[in-house]
Amino acid sequence: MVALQGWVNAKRVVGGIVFLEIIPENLVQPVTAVFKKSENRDLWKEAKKVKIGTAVRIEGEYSRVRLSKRGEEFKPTKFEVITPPVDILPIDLTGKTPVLFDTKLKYRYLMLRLPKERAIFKIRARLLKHVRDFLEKNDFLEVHTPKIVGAGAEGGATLFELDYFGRKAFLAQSPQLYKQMLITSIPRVYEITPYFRAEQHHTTRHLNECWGIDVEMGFISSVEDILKLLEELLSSTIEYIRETCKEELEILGVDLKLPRRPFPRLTYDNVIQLLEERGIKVTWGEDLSDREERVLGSIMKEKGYDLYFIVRYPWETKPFYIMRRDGYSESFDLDYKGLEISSGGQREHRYTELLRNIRDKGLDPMDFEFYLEAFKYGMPPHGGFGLGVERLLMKMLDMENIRETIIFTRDIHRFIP
Ligand code: AMO
Repeated sequence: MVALQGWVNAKRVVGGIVFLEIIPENLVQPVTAVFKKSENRDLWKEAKKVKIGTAVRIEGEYSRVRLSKRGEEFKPTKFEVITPPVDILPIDLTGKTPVLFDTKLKYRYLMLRLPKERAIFKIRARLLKHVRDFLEKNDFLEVHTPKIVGAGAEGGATLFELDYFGRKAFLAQSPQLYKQMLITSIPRVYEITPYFRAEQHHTTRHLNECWGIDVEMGFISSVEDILKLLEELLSSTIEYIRETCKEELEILGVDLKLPRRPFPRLTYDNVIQLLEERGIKVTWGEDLSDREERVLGSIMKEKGYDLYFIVRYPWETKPFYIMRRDGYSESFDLDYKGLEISSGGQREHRYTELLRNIRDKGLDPMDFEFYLEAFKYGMPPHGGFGLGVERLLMKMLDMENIRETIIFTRDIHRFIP
């Protein structure tokens, strides 16, 4: 005897038989419970009047018959209504009527009864578990830094301001300043954290609250140490998902490929040249536009690469904390199929140079006093990266819209539910 708890997703009454499609609480695929009038009239009667959406508990046995698309057949011996719905479900979870994207985001918590939606978030959870395991194995310590902060690290334009007991504060755009400060005592740290970005635009790649895997490592010899770490992290994550989420990938119809290694290290100047060969003119010193990133993605795809680094950006395109070298910077972006999923670099760890960088970016060193002070007491050379969880998932799972990869979306139009 097996007990099955879950929700009634569809009901079909055919003569003396009731077929209930049940979404079990802990399985990805649905199960069809078959109630025969000829076998148990009371159970059949109960099943016949049950409403779609009801939470139920069924005892019985699997009959080892696989019904196409409807999952395994289940022969019930006991049927119990746990919670009937108060209202009709606002969306059709049988897939017969298409659900509008907006509606899907609003009712994500109901959509998650479906195998496809569950598969995405199971992969998301597995991915984060693996990232933690990988970093722990490499001696990184998980830390938690404040999300209410007095200074932004990633530029003023995307700061959410708030009133902190009469003083101006912000929601953290990233743990950048704090993870760097910690390097003076713990040379390997990481944080899996929300980023709050007041991005004004409405695109398929931006969220206003997204999640980042933030890593920082001290005593490095050059930015190459960081590139190696990130390449290893991504390759092993993709391998892990391929191995442990076979069923979920199949449900999503995704053929997740192991990345070709080593990931190319294209310099910014290389990229400009590659784009020029395709007739796209990039002004030197400007960041790449979305279109330019996408064209580069198809150029690299032709060469057999899904993942590639862009290194040595001009310093003007990068934040103050990145180390500069001859007008360029020791920074990088990592692009996956034409989209930036991570950026990072070697930081400026020398106090005087850092102060100069802050001034050269037109910022006030007084706003960063708490951060600068941490560089006075033996700060080793260091570097790290921020890896966007949703962007990584979006590209791994070949999704068109970043909103598919986060349960409750925060974008320019949405902060409820
Ligand atoms: P950056 O601002 O490039 O760098 O952010 C790092 C990564 O976070 C993701 N990301 C976003 N994803 C969705 N919507 C957004 N609005 C959004 N903003 C950022 C992207 C991006 O590559 N402190 C540096 C990292 C570092 O140097 O360690 C930083 O925050 O995938």
